[in-house]
Amino acid sequence: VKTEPRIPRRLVETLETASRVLVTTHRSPDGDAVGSSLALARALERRGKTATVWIPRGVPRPYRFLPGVPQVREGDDPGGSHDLTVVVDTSEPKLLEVPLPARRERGPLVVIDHHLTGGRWGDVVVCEHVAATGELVWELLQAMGVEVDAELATCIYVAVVTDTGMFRYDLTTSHTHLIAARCLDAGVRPSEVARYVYESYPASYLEVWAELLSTLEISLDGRFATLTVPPGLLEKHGASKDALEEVVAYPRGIEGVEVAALLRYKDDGRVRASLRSTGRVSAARLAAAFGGGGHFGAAGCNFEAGVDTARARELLEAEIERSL
Ligand SMILES: [Mn+2]
Repeated sequence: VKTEPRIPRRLVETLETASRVLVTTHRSPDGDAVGSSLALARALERRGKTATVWIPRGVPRPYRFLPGVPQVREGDDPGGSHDLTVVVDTSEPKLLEVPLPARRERGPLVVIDHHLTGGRWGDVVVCEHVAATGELVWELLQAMGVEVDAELATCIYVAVVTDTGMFRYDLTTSHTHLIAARCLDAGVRPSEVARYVYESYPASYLEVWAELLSTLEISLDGRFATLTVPPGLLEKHGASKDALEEVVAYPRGIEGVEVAALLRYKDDGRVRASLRSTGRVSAARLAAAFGGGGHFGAAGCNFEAGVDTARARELLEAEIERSL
């Protein structure tokens, strides 16, 4: 299927009339969130605007090589006043790390997103069911007539590569590949991106993974597999939360498994489940049953205070059984 997302004229007009734009995204930003934010800000600057990318807790390690990262604004205050704010890759306000400034400081709100779940928010909303927000930003660059150089292309390429799981997930279309191809034409070096994003982790990650993989539990006749992060695991090995990214791919890859989950305690003591689906059960619907959201294949949710990882596992099992 070749899906070419449409960019409404109103979005282009809204961006063209702004002069100081704030660009931000969801907490625990992934490659799509960071890549899309940086690409958009860069494009706006090319159009003569001032654009500030605001990522309150900073850019996670795998994406720090991207152009524009040193200029990213960190902290709870985006600083200055803006006449437009764009939030990318974020289906609802509660997914932001820090609430947006008051409207008089941030101007109208544009939301560019590709998630199925969550309410539509913002004054101008573009929400298309494509593989990555980066695809929408790519289309937007075309609509704005911005020439894509190697730096812009690298941001878009990282967004697309990471959100498609290296072109493996269902929403990967020929159009996704076409965008990637154009990025290569513009000078992206795939091996370099892969090395930064996927192949430059500290040794402590392997120590974390070794312990984590030994927590594997399989149930529901082999259809549900979980990994559980023991409290203090990251501290013990001096690893950051980034070490847990995508480890859930291992239980997900077990033959016969339809749903995989990584269970961990958040800083506030509540349990978070990162969910991956390979079959009939939608990870997004499963997450939504517990107040979370995401995509069919990948989603997440937080359980209520007092629910421990064992109980979270049982609740997920019951919900999966209901939908099978
Ligand atoms: Mn995304």
